[in-house]
Amino acid sequence: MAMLLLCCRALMVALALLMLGVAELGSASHHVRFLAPSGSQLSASAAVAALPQPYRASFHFQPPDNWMNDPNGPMFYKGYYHLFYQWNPYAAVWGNITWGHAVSTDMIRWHILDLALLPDQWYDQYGCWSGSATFLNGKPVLLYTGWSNVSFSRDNQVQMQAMAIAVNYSDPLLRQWTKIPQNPILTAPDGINSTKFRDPTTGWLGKDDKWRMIVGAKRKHRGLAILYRSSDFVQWEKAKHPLHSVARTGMWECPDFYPMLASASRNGIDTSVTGPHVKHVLKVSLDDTKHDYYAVGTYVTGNDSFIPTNAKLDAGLGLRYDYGKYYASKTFFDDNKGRRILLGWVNESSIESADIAKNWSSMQGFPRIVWLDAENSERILQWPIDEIKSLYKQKNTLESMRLDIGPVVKVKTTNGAQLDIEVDFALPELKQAEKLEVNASSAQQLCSERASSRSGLVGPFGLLVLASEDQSEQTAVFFYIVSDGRGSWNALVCSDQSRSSLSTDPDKTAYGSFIPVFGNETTMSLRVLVDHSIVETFAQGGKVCITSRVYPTKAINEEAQVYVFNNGSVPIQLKKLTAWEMETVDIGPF
Ligand code: DQQ
Repeated sequence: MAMLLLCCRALMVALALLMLGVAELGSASHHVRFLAPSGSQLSASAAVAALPQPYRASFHFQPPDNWMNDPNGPMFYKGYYHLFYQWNPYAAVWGNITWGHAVSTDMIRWHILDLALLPDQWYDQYGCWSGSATFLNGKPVLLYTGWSNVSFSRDNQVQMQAMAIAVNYSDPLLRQWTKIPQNPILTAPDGINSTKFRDPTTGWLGKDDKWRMIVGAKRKHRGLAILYRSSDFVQWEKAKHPLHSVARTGMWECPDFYPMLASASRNGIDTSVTGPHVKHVLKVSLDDTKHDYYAVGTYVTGNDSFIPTNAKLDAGLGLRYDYGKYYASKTFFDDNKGRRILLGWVNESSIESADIAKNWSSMQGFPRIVWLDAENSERILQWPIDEIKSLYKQKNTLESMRLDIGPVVKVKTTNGAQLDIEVDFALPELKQAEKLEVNASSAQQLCSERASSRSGLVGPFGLLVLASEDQSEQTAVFFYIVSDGRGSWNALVCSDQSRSSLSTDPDKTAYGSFIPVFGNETTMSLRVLVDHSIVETFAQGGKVCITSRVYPTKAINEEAQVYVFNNGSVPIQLKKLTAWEMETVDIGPF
């Protein structure tokens, strides 16, 4: 019977490869070492269930237990969104990396399936690292990085690119994946250290009918997006030049490359679309700093190169998706709703022993739609997907009121630990703002110097979330408006964790960035998703995003409060605040 099943499976794989247009079946992969998961991922570990868990999210994606990092191969297929993720089946720390798999019809209510990929081949025996999904003739295939110590050449540990296909494409859940016999399909090219060669992107199809994809790498301290071309998606040829590279940015992990409508419409487009109506975004995850940087520019199809619109804002040098904790992100074109979705890994800020004690680590950021900013085409905007509204329960509001320096105003909530808050403030006369230079490198420092508790001129004003009644614990999300003294203004945007917990263990950096404020602007707005230990901020309609991880000891669950404050001598008019209480999503087996 077992033999029969194996035969059937092999036949299905062969058929699937042929249907995908993948040429020539090679001989079966050599099986070297099987690293079995410790058990099914379907049941949350008893240890987790038994612990008090004040930091687990209610509406952000998390597996039931253990360690998770990068989102991999997100896509929409036959009615389901699929999310794969780097997952350690054994522990709450990184290691033994597999591809966990979850499906959902709304990118919120996720159901966990069996592992999609696990280290069971000689070329991935130490881990199935990050990768992407690409549709070939309407059927998704996965590219990923295998990590092994089987050396072809000079290095001890090698990263190789591999491919997997679904065993049964009529299954909308794509429950079973198999690695193709031609694996590994790529090893590091000459001049690239084979431990610095990983994370293949979603492929895109050129007008010459050849697929392209990039792999992250580095040469000396230059970050590289090595470009490959292929006619059949299996045999890849390295292009003479990388798609792009930037000196002194270090290893580029998890690159992402995609088009956006230059018209700044919110609609997304398929990854293969090119033309004059399109701008391209190149995102790179900098291994050295663990930040995701992006640049908007032009994809020159003639020679397969990327030219940033503004060289000062090149990939790795200029803009970040998020100025807090957000890494190894990945977008996909959601043809279900015609939009481009961004997912990113939000790591813990706690110490490792705390992660081991709670038996899990990390969550994914709430899915965001991304599009080009109509005001500034060098920048993208990000916003939580609309599906979030399906979680809204009670609505709490504050109507128009003047905020004078000092006293905080409480927002009535029943559970301040799981909220979607939107607040608009009227901009006062900008002439009164403090004269202060702010730039990308000074913003974070200024956020701790101009902290919510210190008095200023125009601000600091904003919200205290996950705050205890006595405010000894609070995460402050606020603006501080400054003038450059030459007739221009900037809003410093901060997510200050310095007082987020009475525990001294977690990292409590005051994160920050800035947004130029124009003379004709009348409103400063914040949208803040509060979810127990994650605070995701979208400032001024998504121009700047900051994600914080915080661990209050008193301000947990129903004890968590929300306040509005102004510590500037200039009164601030609150226009309106809405705080939606959020349902808890039960992430369980399918
Ligand atoms: N995580 C993966 C790598 C990637 C890194 C390993 C980024 O493929 O470069 O878990 O967080």
